[in-house]
Amino acid sequence: CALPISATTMASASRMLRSLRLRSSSLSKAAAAATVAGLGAFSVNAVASCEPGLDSVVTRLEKVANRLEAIAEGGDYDTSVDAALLAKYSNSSDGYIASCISKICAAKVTNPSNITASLFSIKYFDSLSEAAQKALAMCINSGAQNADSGMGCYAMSPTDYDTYGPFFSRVIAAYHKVPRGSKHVTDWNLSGVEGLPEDGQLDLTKLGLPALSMRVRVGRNLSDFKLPGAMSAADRLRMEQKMCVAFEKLKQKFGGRYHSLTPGHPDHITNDEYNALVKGHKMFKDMSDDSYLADAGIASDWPVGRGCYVSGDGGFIIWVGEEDHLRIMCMNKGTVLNEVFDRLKTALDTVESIEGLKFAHSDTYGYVTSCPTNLGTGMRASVHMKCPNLTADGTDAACKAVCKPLGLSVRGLGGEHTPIGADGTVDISPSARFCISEAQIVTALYTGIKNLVAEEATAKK
Ligand code: ADP
Ligand code: CIR
Repeated sequence: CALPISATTMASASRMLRSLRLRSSSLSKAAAAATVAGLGAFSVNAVASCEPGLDSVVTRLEKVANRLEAIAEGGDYDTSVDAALLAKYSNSSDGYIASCISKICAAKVTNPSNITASLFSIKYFDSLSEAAQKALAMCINSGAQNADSGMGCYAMSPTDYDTYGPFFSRVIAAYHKVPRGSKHVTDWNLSGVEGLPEDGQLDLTKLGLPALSMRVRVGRNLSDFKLPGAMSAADRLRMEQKMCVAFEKLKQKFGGRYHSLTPGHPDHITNDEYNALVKGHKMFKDMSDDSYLADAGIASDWPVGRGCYVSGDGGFIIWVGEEDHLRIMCMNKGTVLNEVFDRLKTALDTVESIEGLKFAHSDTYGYVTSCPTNLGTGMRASVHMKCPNLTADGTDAACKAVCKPLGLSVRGLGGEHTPIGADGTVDISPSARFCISEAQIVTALYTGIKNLVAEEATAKK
């Protein structure tokens, strides 16, 4: 039977096959052969069965590819530690490999909540080429050297998530609590999102709140550079230079300036200016103080290639060279969350339209970020909100306990790993980033705040 094959269908079919080939390349030869053979057999059957639309055939092909991959990997992916393999790698002449592999295996016992340690397979590692072993070791070194990590790994290249799919797909599924192979879909459209008020306005005054500091950020990486953990100082400088060309265009539209930490850069700022920007929540903290980022290589060469663009009104900011190449955000003190959300979408569209800027994106994982926790949307939507009752003991412990089941994260006033405000102000944001739409995240923030307001009132009694 002759079915019309649309260009879109052909494109998604070839994308899917490409991704499968990539994923197969990191399986053992036998497993890869079984997967591809199974897929071939399925393709013949699927086409022969003449489904009404080829789009649905492609969708089914993807599902079957995932299933076959799981079956093919089944025998191969073993997270137990083989003593002979552990001895082999612990005694490696490559000190980086020896330290990384012995520590990640040890953390399986001492820190089972370290997702990377618990899902690392020394047998899978052993099946890789020497070059691939080094690359995967770089991805997991942060979790190996910092056994108390929650996630414990960072991608070094946008393709790592596919290349080391047997490891990363498990880590991603475990952290984001989604089935392996789940696909992320980007969607900024608020209409129809569950929890959205009828008028579409996420208005905090309706929840009895005053104007709050609101911020929405996304992590983005440029597809033509390695991810920050694998960049050299020269790469970091080249990337900053590329962004400075883009900032010239943004300045024409939004005013403002770029602030560089690179010694000798024409836009270099003093230490005092840098500290003022950090205090004003516009610039990121000294990364070399963060051992998770340092052991991932992400903080290397600090402060070379680091800086931030701030628009004329201070409300639109782009960080350069933090955990992701770019963190793009809008921030404002106000009462309607749509304001920062909509502004960010418009600003992002402008950034993306600048010639030569292409963000790393995966058909499966959405926007590709260094840390698997940020995959998909790369979005964190937050408010600074006073919770004096839930923080009456001077800590965020009770607030965190209440927020966790509400799907909310609690951070300090200066961001992650900083203390809460003296008046009980905390940073509240939905925890989910992957397999959730952008519109759902900002709506989840609104619903979460509403629930937290009720919890805060109850805590008073
Ligand atoms: P992220 O991972 O989103 O970049 P961090 O926790 O590292 O966030 O915080 C980065 C900076 O952004 C910190 O200075 C933090 O105080 C600031 N910030 C986060 N949310 C808000 C907000 N709603 N209002 C003002 N500043 C904020
Ligand atoms: C960990 O694994 O605990 C650290 N590497 C941080 C993980 C959270 N992700 C992040 O801050 N982007």
